[in-house]
Amino acid sequence: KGLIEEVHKWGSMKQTGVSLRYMMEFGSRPTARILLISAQFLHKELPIRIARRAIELQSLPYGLSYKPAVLKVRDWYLDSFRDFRSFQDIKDKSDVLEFTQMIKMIKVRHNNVVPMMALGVQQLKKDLDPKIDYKDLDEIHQFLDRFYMSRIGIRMLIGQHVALHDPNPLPDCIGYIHTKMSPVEVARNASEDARSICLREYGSAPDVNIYGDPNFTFPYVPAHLHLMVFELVKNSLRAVQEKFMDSDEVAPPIRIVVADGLEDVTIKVSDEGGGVPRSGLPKIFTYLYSTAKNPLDEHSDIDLGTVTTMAGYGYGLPISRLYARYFGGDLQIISMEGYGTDAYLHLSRLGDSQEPLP
Ligand code: W6P
Repeated sequence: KGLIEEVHKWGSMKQTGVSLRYMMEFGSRPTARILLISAQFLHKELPIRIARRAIELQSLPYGLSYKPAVLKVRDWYLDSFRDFRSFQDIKDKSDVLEFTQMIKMIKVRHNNVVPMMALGVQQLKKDLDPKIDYKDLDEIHQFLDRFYMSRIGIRMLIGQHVALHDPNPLPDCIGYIHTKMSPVEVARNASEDARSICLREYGSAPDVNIYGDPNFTFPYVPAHLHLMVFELVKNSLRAVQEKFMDSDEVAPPIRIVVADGLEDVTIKVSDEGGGVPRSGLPKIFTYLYSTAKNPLDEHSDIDLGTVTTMAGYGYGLPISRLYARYFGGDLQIISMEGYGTDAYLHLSRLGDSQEPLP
């Protein structure tokens, strides 16, 4: 049967979401039997999710589907779909190990999907600019939200399965999940990483003060929280730095408050960087207004893989919001023009919200 026919068949099958709690309970004792069930689940589930994305990539508005960068991403998805479909039924330990090696390889194949799609969007904007109102590109924005959300889920499931094979897991870790993650500690690390970049780029960096109980913990994925806080603190540092660098006043510190509620853990990042006008707020969550340089661009000297600049490639906030939503949280930005900005990062504490499955 033809590949495209097969993709459509699998793309119409029902996706199965899991919750943080389920991943945690499932992975708490990774016996050979558990690893077999995990591999069998992914062998069925991942081609469904990948097929849906491959189909959607073929029918994007304004000819985005035909941009070389987007065609390349589509081919990565088709190659991976083919890899899953040509893998034999998983019956024993050796099948599981072979399958695990394969999905590890597939995860690497898709490493640069985000900057590659950003390049496609950049190529599209060159054609359209300035004829089309960016509001009309909302369809593309919505597609990218679905596409990146799905990617977060696929990479979480692969990463989780691969990590369950680690013979020496860290204490209190189940795959990517830390069952006793201290948000204050993660916020401290992410803030220091963001400050280092600010220091390198500007020669100085405002202080970051963190308020909250360092001993408070809850189950979450430290890598996800690090990424989100890093992005928020970078934005705040940039705003404060740009406002105060030629001033005699000392830059006001960025303040992070970690609140542990019953339903949510909320992390507020506040800056006095002058704020954003209300009319400019919707823009900060869009993929299409970004004017940042792309690391994959022809004559870019930005190095992929290393965290290099304060600007990134402009997708940091919308993608951080997707990471928050992936486990049932959210990200809100509230600004006072002429003063500063507050970002509220809500994380669901219960961990029983199912993955959003676009
Ligand atoms: C700003 C703009 C912004 C976006 C996101 C988080 C913090 C801030 N601060 O000035």
